This record gives sequence, structure tokens and C-alpha cells, in this order.
Amino acid sequence: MKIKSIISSLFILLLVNSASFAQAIDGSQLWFTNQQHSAKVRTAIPTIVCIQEESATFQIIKEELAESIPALGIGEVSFTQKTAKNIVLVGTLKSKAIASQLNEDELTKLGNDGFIIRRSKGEGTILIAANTEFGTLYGVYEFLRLIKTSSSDLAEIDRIEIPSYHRRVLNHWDNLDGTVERGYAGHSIWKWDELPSTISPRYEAYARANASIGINGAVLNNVNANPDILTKDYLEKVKVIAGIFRPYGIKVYLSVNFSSPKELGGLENSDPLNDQVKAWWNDKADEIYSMIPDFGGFLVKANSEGLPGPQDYGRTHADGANMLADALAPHGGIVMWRAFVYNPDGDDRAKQAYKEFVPLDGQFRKNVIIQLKNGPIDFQPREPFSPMFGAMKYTTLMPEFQITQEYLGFSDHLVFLSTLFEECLNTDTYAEGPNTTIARITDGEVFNDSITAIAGVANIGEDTNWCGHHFAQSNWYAFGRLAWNNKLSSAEIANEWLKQTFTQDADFVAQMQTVMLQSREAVVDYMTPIGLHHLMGWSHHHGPEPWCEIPGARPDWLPTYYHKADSAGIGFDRSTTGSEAVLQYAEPLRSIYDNISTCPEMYLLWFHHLSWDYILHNGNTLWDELCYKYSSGVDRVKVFQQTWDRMEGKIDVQRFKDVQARLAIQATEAMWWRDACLLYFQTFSGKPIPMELERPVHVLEKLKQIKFDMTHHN
Ligand code: GCV
Repeated sequence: MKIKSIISSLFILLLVNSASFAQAIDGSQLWFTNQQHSAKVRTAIPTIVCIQEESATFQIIKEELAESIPALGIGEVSFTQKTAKNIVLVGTLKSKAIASQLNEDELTKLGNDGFIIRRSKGEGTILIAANTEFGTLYGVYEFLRLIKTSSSDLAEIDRIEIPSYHRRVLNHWDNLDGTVERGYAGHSIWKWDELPSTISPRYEAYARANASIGINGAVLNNVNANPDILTKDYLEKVKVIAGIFRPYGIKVYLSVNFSSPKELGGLENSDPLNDQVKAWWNDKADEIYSMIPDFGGFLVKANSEGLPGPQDYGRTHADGANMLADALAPHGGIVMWRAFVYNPDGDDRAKQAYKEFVPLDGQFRKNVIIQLKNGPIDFQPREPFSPMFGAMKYTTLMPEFQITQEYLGFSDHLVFLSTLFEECLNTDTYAEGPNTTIARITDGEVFNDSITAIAGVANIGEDTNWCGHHFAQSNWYAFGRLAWNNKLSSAEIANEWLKQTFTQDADFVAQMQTVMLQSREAVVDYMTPIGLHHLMGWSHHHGPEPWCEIPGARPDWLPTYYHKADSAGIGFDRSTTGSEAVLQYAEPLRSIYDNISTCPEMYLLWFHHLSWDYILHNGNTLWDELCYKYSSGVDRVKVFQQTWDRMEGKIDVQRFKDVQARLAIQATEAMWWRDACLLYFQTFSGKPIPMELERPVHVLEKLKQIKFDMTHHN
């Protein structure tokens, strides 16, 4: 009997393994692709599951367990309402079986989304319990993740997880016509013209993927918002999506256009202090909540890049945000108000958001959260953190990361962004003394905010593999995992993603984890090393154009505004001898950044204009160091290619070939970046590229003629 079951388990395992090689795997299953785990774990997992509660969410829980446990080779699952020994016991205090095991205090501490997974030593039973059904769902996903990724035999488990942020939100920059701003994985997954009657199966698959990593909110439409999203017709469509998301614990939010009262409601203006305008928003909020009772709230881009806002009427951001907040408050909704503002004829762009927002600290309603990009400019491969973090002590701030790779090679480059997110979250702002990290400022630890949130600009489209590049899925995954636990390391995240997405093969996981962890530094090196930024092509933002000049264009949209290369040197002087942006940082950072010899080299040309002959800590001149950095970025990508080629045979053919082809594009484009930047900057430095480095393979004048065609990148 025993032998029979071992043989059948082996057979299942073989099937699972051979399936992954024989079948074409197209990436559509995301991180649910690989149902393998170590044999050690398999023996220790019970297959009887006791669930005493019923709801749509508990139905999903059952389906997940019923699908994964057998696929993992553990055995067929049977569900029961009766407790026994050696079971998986799942639920909330509403379940008598759970209530007999845990007291109320233990569970209330977990809040809405937290969970416990426990198996005491020597016990067979595994307990997965939470305060709510959504917490239970997250617990079940964590349990399955543990089976798939843990190196322990799970004979003993004691996990209590409470998410770092209350609202863990994806922002879709999806337009109502189906295009996606800065989207590189095809058109939008929201099929507005088919809704509400036709429902794409992707909606539920999307909800499942998000719930599995803890994401609990989605802003469906672009922050450059079309007022039509608030029409009755569109709200009917939104309602259908919200209904699909609901059992997965995901709320929908909408980006709204500040001029909606005027554009849609026919009012004379959209002045936030106009009573008719207030009434219009109150009515709109009532209408939305009558259709979608758990609607999350609004995301607003106002007085930014030409969009309307309260300043059009001489009002402040606080006036605008508070008016919307008042309309949503009776229903429990929130306003996420973006601080991405800069004026063409204002001061140094890096200083402007701080100057507009910090004086308003304390004036925002409790249900307003200021959504702040990680850096002061715009999602560059590397920026120092936005000095607004820590500077607004009476206002809730939420970090906004960009998951879509607008400035990092679109979906052609393998770049694991987790290290970028982690670097930002772990940065110490010193705003309230040492250890005032951005993670602690935004997750409520430092300022005790009543609502906390974090946003990521989605990289999702209708491409079969959702994100264009198979490895771009890891950035969606990493955002969710860090939003859940902002103390996780990128190494852990890469490891668990690789195991679930590709294979448990130890060599594959180790090698590709190294590639992933180095990939962001590689892109910084071949695009914008030593603090350079904003060197990319006009408008499409793909490829290098440090020379770009467009007659009549906003200067702060041109690379020359940022690199300021001339015969004397290169870099933007934001020190106290320049724009004084350093003064927006707390001490000791202000002095550290201000002083050339203490400024971290990764930010050197962000804060300083330095001579080509400036000697860095390693003894190289600035010019030589630039050459070494650009070259090392290219070299690393070539090593990534070799590493990947060695992985052939360890994973399915289709994904192997897809990634191989994209790495070839990345290597070519890394050389394009290196040559364009070095050859162009060389026209100012007049210095040779160090002899031991590979020579440029391009000619500057030809590079300048390249016209980038966006049609290949949607
Ligand atoms: C949605 C950058 C991007 C824009 C984007 C904007 C923003 O400027 O290039 O496409 O607009 O940021 O974050 O609002």
C-alpha cells in the first residue's frame, strides 16, 4: 500500500516535471506555473482540509487547495466540516473549530488582512487562521507558497503575518480606448467596449494573481484621466470588474479628472470651493457607492503636466484634495493625491514638489494620502529619494513605484526592480533621527498614520505572458511582496519567484537569482551611472539621446537640462553652490550630499557638476570612471546572456527562447546606450576611452539619426 502510494506520487511528480518540458509554457500562468516542491515537504502535508465557513472567498480557498495540493503531488484533497487529527484547519473565529484553538485577542491583533499559520511540534494539524476571510485567503496563499518554496519539511510552522501597508495598490495607466500609457505588454486587459456584458477570463486571473501576493487594490484607469470614466455607462462596467475582484479582497479605485464637474456635469467651473462643484462630487460619490459599496476611492493627478487642478482657480492642492475627501469620507473612501508636480519655468525640477507640498503639511484631511514617486524627478534607473519623505510630519504619504519599465528598457530588458524598491524603502531619511527609513515613515511606524498605502504603476497588458518579458512578471510579484512586507529582501523574493515560476533546480535558482539581483545595477551602469539621469529619447523614453534638442520644447523635458555637460565637466549642481536642492534633506544627509567628497558616488552627478579630471575615491578620473561604468554595464548583460544559455534544458523551450531573444536585444541596446553616451560626452571631455575597454561599435552621427518606432513596443 505504502509502496503503491510512493509509486503513484513519483508518477505524478514525473508527469509534472515532464509536462513542464514537453508542453509549451507561455507564461500565462505567471508564478502558478511550477507546481513542484521538495519531496521532504510532500510527506508532511495533510490532505484533509476542514473549513466550516461558506462564502465566495472560502470557495476560492477550496479551489486553490483542491488545485494545488494534488498538482504538487501531495494527494487528492478532501474537505470536511469536522475536526480531526492531522488536518489542515482553515478559517476565522466564526468557525467553531478555529475558535476552540485560538482566542479572540490573538486574532484581532491581526487586523483585516493578517493571518496565522501554525503547526506545533509533534502535531499533524496545520492551522491557517485570520480575523477575516481575506486574511484567511492570504494565509492559504502563503501556505501554498511555503510548500512550493520552503526548504524546511514544515513539520513545525509558526508564522504570524500582518501586512506593512493597509492599501497595496496597482495603478494602471490604461486609457479608455484600450491603449496603455507607458505600457509595453500590449493593449489594456480592461475591455471597456465589451463590458459590462462580456467578461474576459483575465479579470479573475488578474484578481487571483494579485491576491496571491497580497495586492488589495487596483486603480483601473490612467492618472491622465478621461472624465468619461465617471459616466453611468463606465461605472456599470467598473461595477462588473469590482464584482469579480470582491471575493479576492481587491477594491477598485478610479483616477479622476479634476475638471469632471465642468466637463461632465456641465457646471461653469470645477472650483473646489464652489458649492455646486462640491455637490456634484458628493452626488457622484453617492452614485458610485450605490453601485460599488466597497469602492476604494480616487487617485488624482492635478496641476501636473498640463492637467487641470485646484490651482486653476487660485486654490491649493489641499483645497482640491479635501473637497474630494469630504465627498468620499461618509462612504469610507480615500483620496490618493499625487505630488508629481513641476512647472517649466519654476526652480530646479527636483525641488518643486517639495516647495508646493511641504507648506501644506497638516492641512489635508485624514482620508487624503499624498502619493509620492520614489525620487524627486521621475522613475529614473536611480534617483536619491524624494526629500518630501520625512518632511511632511502631519500628512500621510504613500510611495509610488513604477513597475512598468518606462525608463529601464521597456519589456525588452531583464531588470529586477525589487532592488530599486528595496533601496528606496530602506533609505534612512534621518527626518526624525537615525532609522527613519522610508519604509517606517510610510508604513505608520514613525508617524502612526491611520491609513497607510503604497502604489505601483502596473506593467500588465494583454500579452499572453501579461508583462511582455517573462522576467518582468517578477517586478509585479516583487511589488506585491514588498507591499505586504516591506522588510523582505530582494534575494528572498527572487528566490521564491524563480522557484514558483520556473523550476526548483538549485543551480538554475542560484544562477538566475544572481542575475536578477545584479540586473538593476547593470542597467544603471549602461544608462545613467554615477548619478546621471534623464538621458533618454524624447517622448518615447526609449534609448539614449543625451544630445536631444527640440525647438521650443520645455527645457526640463530635455536631457541637456539634467546632464549639463560642457568642456569643464558634467552633472547638475544641486549643492549649496548650485540649486540648493540638498537643503531639502535632513541632516546629516544635507551635508553629506552637499560635500563632493562625502556624497555617495552613485549620486555624484545628481548633486554636483564636476570636472572631467575630478579624481574619485578609487583613483580614477571622472571621465575614465564613466567609461568603466558604461562598459561594465554592457559586460554584465553579456554575462547574463551566457548564464541564461547555460540554463537551456532546465526549463521549457518556449520561455527559454523568449528570454534568450530579449537578452540579445538588451545586449545590443546596452551597447547603443554605452556608445551614444560616451561618444557624445567625449565631444566635451575630449578624452580617450581607456585602452583596455572595448571600442564603441557605433558612430555618433549615425546614432543621432536613429528614429525610434514606438509601434514595435506596444
Ligand atoms: C501618466 C511621466 C511619464 C508620463 C506619466 C507621468 C506621471 O512624465 O512620462 O507618461 O503620465 O510621468 O507620472 O503622471
